[in-house]
Amino acid sequence: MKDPIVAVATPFGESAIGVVRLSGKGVLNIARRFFRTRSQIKPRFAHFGTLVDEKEEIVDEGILIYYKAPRSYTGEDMIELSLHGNPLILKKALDLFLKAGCRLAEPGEFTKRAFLNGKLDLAQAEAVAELITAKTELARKASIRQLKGELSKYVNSLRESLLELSAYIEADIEFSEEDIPTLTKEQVLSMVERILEGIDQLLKTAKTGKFLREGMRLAIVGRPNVGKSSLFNALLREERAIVTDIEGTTRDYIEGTLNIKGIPVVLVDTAGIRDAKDPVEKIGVERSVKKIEEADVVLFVLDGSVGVKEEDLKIYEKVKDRDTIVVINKIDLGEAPLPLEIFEGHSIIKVSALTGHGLKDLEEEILRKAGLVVQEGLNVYVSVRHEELLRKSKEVLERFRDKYEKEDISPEIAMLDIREAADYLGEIVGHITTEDVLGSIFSRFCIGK
Ligand SMILES: Nc1nc2c(ncn2[C@@H]2O[C@H](COP(=O)(O)OP(=O)(O)OP(=O)(O)O)[C@@H](O)[C@H]2O)c(=O)[nH]1
Ligand SMILES: [Mg+2]
Repeated sequence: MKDPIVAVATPFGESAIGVVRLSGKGVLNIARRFFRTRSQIKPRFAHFGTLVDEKEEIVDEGILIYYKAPRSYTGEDMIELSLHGNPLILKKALDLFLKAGCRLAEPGEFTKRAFLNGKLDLAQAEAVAELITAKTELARKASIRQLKGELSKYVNSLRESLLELSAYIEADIEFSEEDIPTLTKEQVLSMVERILEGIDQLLKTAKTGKFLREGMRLAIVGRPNVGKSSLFNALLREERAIVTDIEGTTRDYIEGTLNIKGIPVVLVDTAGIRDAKDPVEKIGVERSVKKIEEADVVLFVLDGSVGVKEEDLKIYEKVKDRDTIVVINKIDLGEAPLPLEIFEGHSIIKVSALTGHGLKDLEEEILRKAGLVVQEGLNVYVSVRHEELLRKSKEVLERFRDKYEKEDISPEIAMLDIREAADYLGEIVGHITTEDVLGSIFSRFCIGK
């Protein structure tokens, strides 16, 4: 068991209850110094009592629960003290425990200890942070499934198949003289194919996984007055951005968040792009261009009632290589002839921000861009970290397969390739980790988790 750590586990501010958490060596004795209760403290019992300071003056009353190692979240001895949720009380409790020998926990340190003590694997530990920050029901469901080990189970089964394969090849090398069962070339190749398919299935979820975790950034761009702010308000179902018939109404960009069928979307309304003379508007236009670069998807808005103008085409040049949806707005005013072939390769959606016509189609197109895939029996979405490791594993495995097919590989090298591919999968669940990887994962947690 490691040195005792302490943190407030509930958010700062006034609340009915505030929780102080301790974990590590000797936390029961540390807690006992300042917590007075009538009965003896037993593991997994709620003990009502009073928290006192060094002078035995009462600080607050509350409930203490003791979790004895290894049956605790971290796998170490733990104390959870529920007090009244006043920041002054919680600060006082924290100070007392710090003086009694605890150290302030680092962000994510409780969960990191849970991982190091084998309570959770790495993918599950990551899911803890994601469950807390999930912005939509779909994101929450995906993280609870990951926390329950669904992703780990799948990755582990692929990794085990690889290890099995490497064991066969190893046996081939070591006992090549003896009569032991080995795999035929066809069997090896079909096993590799199956594993590659499994990796691909996971990779297919990466795009949605990224959007679920980070939200999808959508920038609304176009020339002045085409109805960008109107569209922004219509999608948010809220009168957020100022709408007027004056060109150049929007100066600063405005952000709003919405939830499209479980995908958290950050919508950005920008200033109409034109050769602005006004210095303030000029800055706004520069920012709009920057927002195009930051966006996952661009909504390029045109005024369908007036057709495509020179200015529109200039803006199109900036967005045409991006993931862009061409939005023809104001169709309630009738449609001018539109040379839509210019926008070939991009989806085109006709809407009226005023009447709401076509907004459903637009939302569906946005979802399509999010690549939302729900696969039978596999409801997990891999993260960017997982995706990278899956790609590396796939690369090594494909290289192996190509060489193996041509019988251009020694069994020794084959074994190394397969082990390397297995190791990348192992990093997803944390069979193999470095301090750097752990640091970057757990530093993203809040303190007290
Ligand atoms: N009839 C009709 N009018 C619209 C529609 N969308 C926007 N408008 C009108 O078009 C004008 C400009 O709308 P805005 O939403 O301010 O346009 P914008 O693109 O944000 O303009 P800037 O901020 O100046 O770049 C306003 O008078 C809106 O009421 C629509 O679908 N139909
Ligand atoms: Mg505007």
